[in-house]
Amino acid sequence: MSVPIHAFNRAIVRSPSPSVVDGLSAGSGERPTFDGVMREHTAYIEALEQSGVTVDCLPSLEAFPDSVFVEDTALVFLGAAILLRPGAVSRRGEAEEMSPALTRHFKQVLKLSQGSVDGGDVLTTARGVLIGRSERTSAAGAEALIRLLAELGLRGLAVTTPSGVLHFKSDCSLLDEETILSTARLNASGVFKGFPIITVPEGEEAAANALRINERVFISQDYPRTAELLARANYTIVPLPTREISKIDAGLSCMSLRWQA
Ligand code: CIR
Repeated sequence: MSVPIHAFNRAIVRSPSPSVVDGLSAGSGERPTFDGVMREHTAYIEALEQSGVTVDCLPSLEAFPDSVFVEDTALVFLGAAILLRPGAVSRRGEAEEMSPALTRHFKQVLKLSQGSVDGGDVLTTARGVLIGRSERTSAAGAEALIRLLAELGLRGLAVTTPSGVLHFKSDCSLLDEETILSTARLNASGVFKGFPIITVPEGEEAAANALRINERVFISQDYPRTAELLARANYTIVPLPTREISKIDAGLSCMSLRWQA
């Protein structure tokens, strides 16, 4: 029997550094506090552990303010990983910092060597791996990634992230084997044709970055209408604090790399 796409028993996270207060943001300029990010990160690790995931927490990196957002540095699968090339210049070096942990955990580690791809732009579904071209993920990076995925027997497909949205997964997440939680604006692009969709209510767009871990769905605690929608659809939700990380454009998926060992 194949492993469900949302079955995870291992994760890599990285402690936030005090420099996280200088993390990249396209927003209002409101800065997070280090203590606040630490609290949100600690709650996130606890939620992973309570969901049956063993967490490898890497040490903080002062030189990389955004390095707590490990999702952008790599893709991980059963037995194999792909080291990416983050699109923001200030984040490029984070991939090399992730390399030793990947070698420790995976037999096969491939490396993207052209263009740029942020992991936040990559949604792995049962029907293939969707790669959203964005300000961070170039067409050349997406094409190079599709070739690497083929080496692992996976089908990649380049799609488009809506303009003004940081990452493809800022606007969507996988709720189960098939169902996608999406914003209306991303769904309108037609990218999820054939998938069952739950659309986040207007005004709660940031809630679309949820995270299905085993039998639970982590969601930001700031979006009660999305919580109600998912509870009514019989998902077991775990509301988590994200107010500080959201000030630097981050959500729940970005703080971990997750796989089934
Ligand atoms: C950045 O702009 O790169 C960070 N401040 C936020 C990254 C969030 N990553 C993600 O959603 N995968």
